[in-house]
Amino acid sequence: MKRALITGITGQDGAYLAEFLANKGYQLFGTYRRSSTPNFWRLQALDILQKVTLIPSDLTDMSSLLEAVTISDPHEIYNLAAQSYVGASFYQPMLTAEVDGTGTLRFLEIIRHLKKNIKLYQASTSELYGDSINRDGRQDEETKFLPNSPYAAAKLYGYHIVKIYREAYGIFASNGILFNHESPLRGLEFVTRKITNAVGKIKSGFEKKLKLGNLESARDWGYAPEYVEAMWLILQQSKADDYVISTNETHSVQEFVEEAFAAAGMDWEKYVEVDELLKRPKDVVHLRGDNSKAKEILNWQPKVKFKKLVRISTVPTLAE
Ligand code: NAP
Ligand code: G4F
Repeated sequence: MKRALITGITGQDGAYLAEFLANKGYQLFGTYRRSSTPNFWRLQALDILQKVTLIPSDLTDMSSLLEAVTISDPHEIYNLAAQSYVGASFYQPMLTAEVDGTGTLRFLEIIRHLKKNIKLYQASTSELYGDSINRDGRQDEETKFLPNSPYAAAKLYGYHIVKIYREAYGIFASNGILFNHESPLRGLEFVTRKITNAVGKIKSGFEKKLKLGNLESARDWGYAPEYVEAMWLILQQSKADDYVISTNETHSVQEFVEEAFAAAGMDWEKYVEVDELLKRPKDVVHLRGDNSKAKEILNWQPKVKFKKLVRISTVPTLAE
C-alpha cells in the first residue's frame, strides 16, 4: 500500500487531495498546526478525517517535519502547507519567507539526508509570473518569473530550490505551477468565496453591501478537486518535472461578481463598493495559463470552466 504525507491537510487542497488519494487506496498521513481550536472542518465536510493519521507539525520547525516523515515513512510527500494569502504576505513577509520558502528546503534536506526514494510535490504558483506574459498574453513553463509580492518571492525560492535539489542530488521533486483554483472549501478571505459568501448573505438579508478592492484584476480560475488530480499525476511520471496547471481562460474579478450576483437573480451594482484600502500595494493584474505541457504529458485537462465554477463556489443551493 502506498503511503502519502500531505502537509497543509487542513487547507482547501489538502482536504481534496486526501479524499482523492484515499479513493486511490493510499495510506494517508497529514500534518496540522496544533491550535486551541480544532480546524478539521474541511476534512469533516468531505468525511475523510477518520482515514488520516494526523501529525502535529509546523513548516518552520525542522524537528517536527523530521518526526512527520519518520512516522509516515512516505513514498510521496505533497508539500501544500503555506502562508497562502498574498495580501497577508505584505504584513508578514518574514513569516511567509520562512514557511513558503525555507519550509520547502527543510523537506528537501530531510529527503537528501534520509537517502530514500521519496517523491516530493511542491505547491508552486502562478503568482511567480507577476506582470510577465508571453507574446500571446499567456503564461507557460518557459515564461519568465517577475514576482510581485513577498508571497511570490518566497514561493519563487521554493520553486528554484526544488529544481536545484532535483538537478544536484537526483531527488524526485516537482513543481506544480498551479493557477488559482476555487471551491466551496476555499477560505473566505479569498475573493471568490468572499464574493459568493456575500451573495448568499445579501440574498438572505443578513448583509447589505460587499466591499472589494481591485475589480479589474483578472485570474485563470479552475476547480480545486480537478487540480489535486494533477498533483498526483505529476508524481506518477517516470521523471520529475515542472508543470503549469490552468484552464487557459481569464476573467476579471468584476466578471466573477457579475456572474455570482446574476446567478442569485441580483444586480451587483446595487451592492458592491470599491474600498481603496482593500487594494494591494502591488497586485498581479493578468493571469492566463497555457496548460499544453500538462495536457500532452499528464493527459490532464480541466472540465469545469468559469460559469460553472462560479455556481459551484456559490452557496450550495445555487450549485446545481
Ligand atoms: P490554504 O487553504 O490556505 O491551506 C494552507 C494550509 O497550510 C493549511 O492547512 C494551513 O494550516 C497550513 N499552514 C499554514 N502555515 C503553516 C505552517 N507554518 N506550518 C504548517 N502548516 C501551515 O491553501 P490552499 O488553497 O489549499 O493551497 C495549498 C497550497 O497551494 C499552498 O501552498 C498555496 O500557496 C498553493 N497554491 C494555491 C493556489 C490556489 O489557488 N488555491 C494556487 C497556487 C498555489 P491551518 O489550517 O492551520 O491554517
Ligand atoms: O482571491 P485572491 O486573494 O487570490 P490571489 O491573490 O490570486 O492568490 C491566490 O491564488 C494564487 C495563484 O495565483 C495562489 F498562489 C495563492 O496562494 C492564492 O490561492 O485575489 C485574487 C484577485 C487579486 O488581484 C486581488 O487584488 O482579487 C483581487 N481582489 C479584489 N478585491 C480581492 C479583493 N482579493 C481579496 N482576497 N479580497 C478582496 O476584497
